[in-house]
Amino acid sequence: MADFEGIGKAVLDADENKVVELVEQALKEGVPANQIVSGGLVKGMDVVGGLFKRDELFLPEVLISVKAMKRGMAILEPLLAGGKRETLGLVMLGTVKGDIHDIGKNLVKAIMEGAGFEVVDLGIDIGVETFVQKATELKPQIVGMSALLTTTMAYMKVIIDALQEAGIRDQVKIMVGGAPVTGAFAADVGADGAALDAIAAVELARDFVGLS
Ligand code: HCB
Repeated sequence: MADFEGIGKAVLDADENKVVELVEQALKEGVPANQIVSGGLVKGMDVVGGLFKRDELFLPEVLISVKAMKRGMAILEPLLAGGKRETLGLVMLGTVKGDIHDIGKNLVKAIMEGAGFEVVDLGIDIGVETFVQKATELKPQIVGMSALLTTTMAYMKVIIDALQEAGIRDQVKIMVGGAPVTGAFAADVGADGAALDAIAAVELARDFVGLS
């Protein structure tokens, strides 16, 4: 019987060796990789997210849990159907044109991946053409934009308007984030929501894909 609870606890304890040991043990018992992901690793990250939200864990602790989760994923990923991981959805992330701040975006990426989303990171200083082209090509469920400057946050509307013009606005949910961004701003620019931190970003993303 696979120790899903133990795997979740090892993620919470950020005990990489224990994660590896229990994941390998579950595989030996014949438990399918996708069940180990959803029943163990993702459950563990859910607990981590909840504790962070209640200020019972701090960001560095969350990040080492993400690292432990990723050790488990590195073993399981090649075994998932067709070598492809079953994910909660595809998220496309980028820091908008004119802005090179990426610490927060990278945290969002790490924690979203920890929570079970697949994330394509477009990088920094990303213009409207790239957002539209990549959204058309990759068909993500969620587009996440980041801006840390009051001068660049306005560019989010340019991107949203362009997605609308390209006819794909209705096929994606859009979240905006970065220190100056608020819920009111998100509504103003036509986004579906704002996330004030990485855990809120995961919650919003789960909500977007109908999992809240
Ligand atoms: Co920078 N900078 N900076 N900066 N910078 C800020 C942002 C100021 C507020 C500092 C200040 O003046 N008080 C300010 C902006 C003022 C304004 O616009 N009102 C500022 C400025 C002015 C500038 C330059 C113009 C300075 C200059 O060159 N004269 C320049 C801009 C360059 C450019 O972008 N074109 C600049 C440069 C830099 C660096 C390169 C030195 C460095 C960035 C390094 C990097 O990111 N790789 C930097 C940094 C580090 C900062 C501060 C100190 C920290 C930002 C940060 O990383 N915060 C910041 C001051 C501050 O905030 N204390 C300062 C930590 C992360 C974890 O928080 O809010 O980014 P976060 O992300 C959260 C949250 O917002 C959300 O989740 C994250 C995780 O919890 N989130 C999302 C973020 N993105 C999301 C996307 C989603 O879809 C969903 C959620």
